[in-house]
Amino acid sequence: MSALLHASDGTAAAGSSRSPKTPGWLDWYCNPSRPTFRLPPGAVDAHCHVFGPQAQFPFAPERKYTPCDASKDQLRALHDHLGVSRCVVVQATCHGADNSAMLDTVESSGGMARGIATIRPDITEAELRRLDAAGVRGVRFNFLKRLVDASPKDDLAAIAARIAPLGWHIVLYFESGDLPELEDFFGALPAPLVVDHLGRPDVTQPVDGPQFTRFLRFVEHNDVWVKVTCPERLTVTGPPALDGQQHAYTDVVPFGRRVVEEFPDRVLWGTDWPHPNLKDHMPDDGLLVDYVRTVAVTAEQQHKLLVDNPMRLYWPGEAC
Ligand code: 0GY
Repeated sequence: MSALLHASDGTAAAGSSRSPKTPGWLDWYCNPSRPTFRLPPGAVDAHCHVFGPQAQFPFAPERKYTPCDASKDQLRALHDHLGVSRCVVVQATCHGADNSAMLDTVESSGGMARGIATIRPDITEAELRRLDAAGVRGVRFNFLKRLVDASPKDDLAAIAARIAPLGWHIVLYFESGDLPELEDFFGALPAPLVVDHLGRPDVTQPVDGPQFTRFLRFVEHNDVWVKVTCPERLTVTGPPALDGQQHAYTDVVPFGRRVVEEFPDRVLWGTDWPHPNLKDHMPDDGLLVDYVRTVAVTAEQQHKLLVDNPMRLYWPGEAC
């Protein structure tokens, strides 16, 4: 494993103005296992972040948390270790609407990374074109109150109208319980929709229950793409116990598998490295790769999830 792969301790450097990490925050896993599932050539991590480094890319004053650093080189080292070829770097809320760290990662990737930005409705046309040329392909609308202050829907609609002509899409991050209030707004947006983390289902409810059924119908009626990501955030039973439980995050598996089976051509996978805001356990990224084959059980499903679908959305017309 590369020497690059070391989490910082996140504490303030002597003599600098760096902020200390939010108390209770867990650092990303320094020594992920080597997955037993071999990712196919060309596999895409369609949801990951970079944090800072803070000394180079300061965090936004309005952020809700202060993470440890997680640099583009550390992300690259993880991807090499896991067998990931390409990635999509999603602007993290700790950087607000300053996309510099994300853009630096995308621009130095030789075309192997794309970006999802956070922008304001008054962004200039020139800045939008700069983001597009750098490799940005979408914006993220985040509705999690613990992460961001709510944006007026008029502002979001204005952003959507600005980005639609570029062929970008909108990444939606919301709690499943908020979908009924939001879905009409989502359905009227003028760009393709991509939902983070399975729409954050309550996995203690049945997979055939009203909440997840509503989500599945929302996906169906609006041709939504779904990220089959973050079992570690959704699980109640947790990662495999040391006593030999066979698979990771078993309570999330039926939800992921259902989406992969129903919408095999519109699912995406990602690591969510460096796993912002986790305070109970930090996932082993090798285990997250192994988790893939529990939700995408055939080679065809796996290839669509990991290669064909993200290539179509983020690198259309390119061979992997
Ligand atoms: C995620 C999840 C989270 C945080 C962020 O940008 C962020 O701060 O995305 C979260 O805390 O659920 O998608 O990585």
